[in-house]
Amino acid sequence: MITFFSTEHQRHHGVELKDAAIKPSFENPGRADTILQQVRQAALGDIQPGRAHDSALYVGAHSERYVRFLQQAWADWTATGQTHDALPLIWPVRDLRSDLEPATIDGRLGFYSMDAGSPITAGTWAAVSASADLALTGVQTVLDGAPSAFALCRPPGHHAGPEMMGGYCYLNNAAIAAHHARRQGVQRVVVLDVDFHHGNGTQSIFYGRGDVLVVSLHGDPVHCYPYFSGHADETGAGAGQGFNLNLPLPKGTAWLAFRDALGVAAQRVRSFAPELLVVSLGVDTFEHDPISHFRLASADFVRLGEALAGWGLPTLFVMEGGYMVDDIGRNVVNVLQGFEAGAAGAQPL
Ligand code: OKP
Ligand code: ZN
Repeated sequence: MITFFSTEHQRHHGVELKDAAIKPSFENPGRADTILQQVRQAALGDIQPGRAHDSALYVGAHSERYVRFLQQAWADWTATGQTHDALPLIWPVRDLRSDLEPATIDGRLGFYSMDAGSPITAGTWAAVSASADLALTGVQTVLDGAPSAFALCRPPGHHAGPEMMGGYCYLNNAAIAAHHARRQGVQRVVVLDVDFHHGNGTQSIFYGRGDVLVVSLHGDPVHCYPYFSGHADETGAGAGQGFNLNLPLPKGTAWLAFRDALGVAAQRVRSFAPELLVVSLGVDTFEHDPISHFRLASADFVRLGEALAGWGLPTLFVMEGGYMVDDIGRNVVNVLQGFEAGAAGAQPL
């Protein structure tokens, strides 16, 4: 399987608020570097840089003004004389106004975010645009006939909505790829999100659409981040009614229950008859992940890959979360090798 990777990701290294202090983010450059190292060591296949794409291709999944905000945010921030990372500190929740876009950067940071988990730094735009470009290059490779590809994206994307960043995410790489496939004439796309956290951004981007089915397995939002999205009764709206499937699972979920939920996902996907599968691949379902609460073992990731191969679809894997840096490379490669082994002897759905 071909992997798309860019060193530009290293230009984004942010902070997060933890235990009443500013700490280096769990979402750090070492993550992508260790995954690349394991991809190389396992000889998974070619490793290629992504092609640069016009930022107009991010529009569709996102609004034009949001893309412009991201591109300009660091310049706007430093123009106020500040040199440290920019974090939002006020949000237009409930009865506050969210119909008017503030003119100044402090207001705009809150207007375009869901939490303080996505700092804007000097290299953020370079990294996030390169990350989205990997997903676009990856999906084009699959559309051109490759059975599968891996976009080693960093920062991740699945919490980023049409007009917001949050949860370490800025541009929704998987959604940008799925939308691009539609623009290229693919009729039905399924996005399957196996990251521990609910991909609220992907859900919201496609919520009103029946052409992209979004299916997510994740920690029940009653107990798990992002708390305000990911319940089973969120099934889509309008033309998208019935095209969003959330499978929230309890804390402590291990492989057998995860596999069963994947079986439920597979049934829905089969009836949708998609032409392309985009997998939001988070490996923070790992038993030793420092911020998540599932119990998949390293070997279970091979089974996950095999199960997905059984769906028999052209597949783009897009990297999302996973924070136990010592093991994420192995776990990601396990999924991808399991997929290739499974694909070799697969019966389509
Ligand atoms: C991003 B992805 C938990 C704090 C949660 C945000 C988590 C974002 C996860 N102590 N902070 O879905 O892997
Ligand atoms: Zn996650």
